[in-house]
Amino acid sequence: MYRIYDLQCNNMPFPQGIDDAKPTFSWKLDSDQQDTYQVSYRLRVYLEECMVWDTGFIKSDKTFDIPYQGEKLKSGQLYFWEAESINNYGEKASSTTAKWQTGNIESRWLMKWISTGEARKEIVDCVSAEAIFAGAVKSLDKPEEVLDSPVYFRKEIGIEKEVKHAVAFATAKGIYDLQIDGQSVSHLFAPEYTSYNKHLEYQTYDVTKLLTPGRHGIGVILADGWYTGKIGLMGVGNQYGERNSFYLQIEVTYTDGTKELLGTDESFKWSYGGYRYSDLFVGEYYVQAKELTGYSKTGFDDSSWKQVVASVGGFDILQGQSITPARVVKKIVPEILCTPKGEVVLDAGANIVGFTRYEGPCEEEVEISFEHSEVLDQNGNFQQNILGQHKNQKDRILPNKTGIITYKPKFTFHGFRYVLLEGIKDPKAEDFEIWVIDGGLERTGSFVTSNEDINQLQENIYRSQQGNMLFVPTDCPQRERAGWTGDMQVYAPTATFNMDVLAFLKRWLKDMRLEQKMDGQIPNVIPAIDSNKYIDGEGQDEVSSAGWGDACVIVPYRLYQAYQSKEVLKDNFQMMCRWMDYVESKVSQEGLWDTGFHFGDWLIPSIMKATGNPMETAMKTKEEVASAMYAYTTEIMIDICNVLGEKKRAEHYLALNQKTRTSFSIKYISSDGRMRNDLQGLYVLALGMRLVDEHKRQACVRHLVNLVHENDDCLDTGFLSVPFLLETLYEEGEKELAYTLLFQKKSPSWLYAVTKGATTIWENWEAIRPDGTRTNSSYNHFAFGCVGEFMYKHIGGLEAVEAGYRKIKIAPDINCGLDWAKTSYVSRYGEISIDWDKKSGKLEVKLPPNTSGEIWWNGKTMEIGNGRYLLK
Ligand code: RAM
Repeated sequence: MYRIYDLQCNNMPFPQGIDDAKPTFSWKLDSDQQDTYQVSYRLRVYLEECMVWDTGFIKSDKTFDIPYQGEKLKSGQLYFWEAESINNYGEKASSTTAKWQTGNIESRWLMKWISTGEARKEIVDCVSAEAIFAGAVKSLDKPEEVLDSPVYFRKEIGIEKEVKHAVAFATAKGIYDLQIDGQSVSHLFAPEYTSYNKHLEYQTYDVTKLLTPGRHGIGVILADGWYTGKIGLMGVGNQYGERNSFYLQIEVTYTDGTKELLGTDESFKWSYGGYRYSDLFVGEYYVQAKELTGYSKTGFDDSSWKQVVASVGGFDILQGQSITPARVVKKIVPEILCTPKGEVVLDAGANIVGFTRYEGPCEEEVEISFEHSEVLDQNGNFQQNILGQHKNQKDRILPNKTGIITYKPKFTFHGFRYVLLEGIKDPKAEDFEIWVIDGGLERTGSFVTSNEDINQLQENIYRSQQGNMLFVPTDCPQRERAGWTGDMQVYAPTATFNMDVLAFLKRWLKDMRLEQKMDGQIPNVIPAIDSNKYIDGEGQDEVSSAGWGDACVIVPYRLYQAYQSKEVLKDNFQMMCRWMDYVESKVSQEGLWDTGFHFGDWLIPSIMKATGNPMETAMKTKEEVASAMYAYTTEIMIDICNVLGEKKRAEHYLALNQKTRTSFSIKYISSDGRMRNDLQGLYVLALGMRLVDEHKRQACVRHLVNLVHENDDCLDTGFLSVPFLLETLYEEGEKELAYTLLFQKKSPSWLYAVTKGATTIWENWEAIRPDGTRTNSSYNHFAFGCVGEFMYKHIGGLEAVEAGYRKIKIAPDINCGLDWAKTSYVSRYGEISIDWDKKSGKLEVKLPPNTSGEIWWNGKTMEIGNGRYLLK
């Protein structure tokens, strides 16, 4: 059987509102025969009943990144498409029908932005990053005393004729909920988070069914979101502007062929309503008495509402939604705990991202509140682990009558496992639901072994990825939710295994390109947040750290390796070169990057333990780390240039790379293989990035091994070196030590957190100390989950030897200490699976059509085609 499945357009199963004139198509193949190759394919695209593109059968083995070349696409339409594939056995596979919806292809923007005309308050009480890092800053007890309220807009419209098709394009500076006749039509947290002043996405909704002949109410609630909300580590508002505004354009086509344009203009009115405040980090305060019941329906009395201020312009930065929208993936009925202190706390069972829904009894004027946190203290009492300015994570409801109330927040979400309840008498578990949200990315990897702790670690990695690959790749979902570039860079290979992150990271890289400074620097956080100047140091010209800015080279490269997308390299090549030129301007004659501030090997456990100050790790390691990163990125650039046929540039990077490697070894590694700075991570980087002269290498490895032993066989690596730790030991002949570290349960180690009941990856290895103390760290930081890459490669046995897993190396290490492992990964070609069992000596492999592999098993190597193979 030959099968074609998982059709994708612009790397999404069903993109809604994309406005590319030439979207790209891809599909996957499956076959029960060995050595199957596609010899030709055919694509057909339809609009309504008409075919708008038929490729005919094209002789090609291409199955992805095929651009649309049919009739000009029309705005706001649903296109259907099908693919057929013929293989080398003459079998033909036909797909089911897939679809995509176009956005405002012609970029006709004819309505107006509406707003109240008033600025939102900025409110900055603390500008000291140190004070925030030290946990010395508290959130306000009564945010309502300072925060602004979300704004309601409304208008009624009349539809006089039968509608054939109606499409709405909407967006906001802020986040919006759009309703027609009381029915919400918008996505969660639309328009999501991008580099707003350079790239703002709009959403496309098919509203044909709602616009029947007659009168209709249009209502919108507009909240601060990321645009003016209290975002980032510093929790400062107005990072992209001072005024929220909303835009709506509805294009109606009547059955008689006539058209009409409706949407936002001066005729809308505005008012405040039930939400006293609603902030992504602070939480929401809902005052029922102020609710404007029926505001989005016809007949509502808006005589006391005010006229909006309308304006035009700024349409050139609009782009159709380019990733799958956020969604609710799961609803959990929590457990109710009563703490020793007598607090009533909900337990979601795992550390998740989302919000709490309540439907149950309330009393008039008795405030109900839900405060969210990731941990209980060692005695089992509620502990708020997220400190800082405007980080309450607390939702509140003030009911205006006794009875049953139904509430879930609209414009906020939290990172939490526990919810402290107040204001509800005898709460019942079934009155609550914890709604888990995620970025709608497809799960592509699965990894299960005979070891429960490793399985839990894998689950924790996945859960942290799920909670942080939301809108943009964030460091953590509670304290900062910021697109820290270094975090994404170290985690990228693991990310591409677990989920299909291609479209998601492409969007983020677009923002990175847009945020690049004139001199080539890449801000450490993308989308850039101005209040990060309080972290970088105000007035600083340098806003890029080695290992963070380097993400502009490393992330596209990782995407290329995983997805064979040359486009990603092409799209970002100029950005990479400009960044590399910037770094080149900063390095010394010898090619060492010994200037400026860098986060270095951020958060080295021993230094953190001794000083509690993350900046110490930066200061101590920044020079070696920056130079090592430079050698590493020049090396990657050589490869990228070769892929893109940029021979001259490749030579340039080769020369730079050789110079830096030589100088690095001379300056930082003594003739007896000892690093100037005797830290595990620095050895790991030097070895892992091949910066050690051959004659010093063995000695260097010995020093690293000794350091690990001296540290009680525990790791002591920071952010940038940890992804190389196990792989370097493994490659340098220290396999056993690599596994000792992987299976280690003493702190610091990956499984230490598992033994402490972690359900996500922590920012701090000892977030829960051995004595049980819970620190106020983030318990949901995916960065250290980068160990996934090592597990999938050596325990699972999966490695791409050609970009996109076109050629696959299958080399599971059955001496890893486990009895069996099952790994599967949906590559762009289709599903790969590797299943081994030590006792029976069995290895079962399946590779998708169009790929080939090499198996390393029982000391032998064997070249294979694709299909199913069983080895004993
Ligand atoms: C922290 C972030 C992030 C890290 C930076 C340097 O505050 O959480 O993980 O990349 O600092």
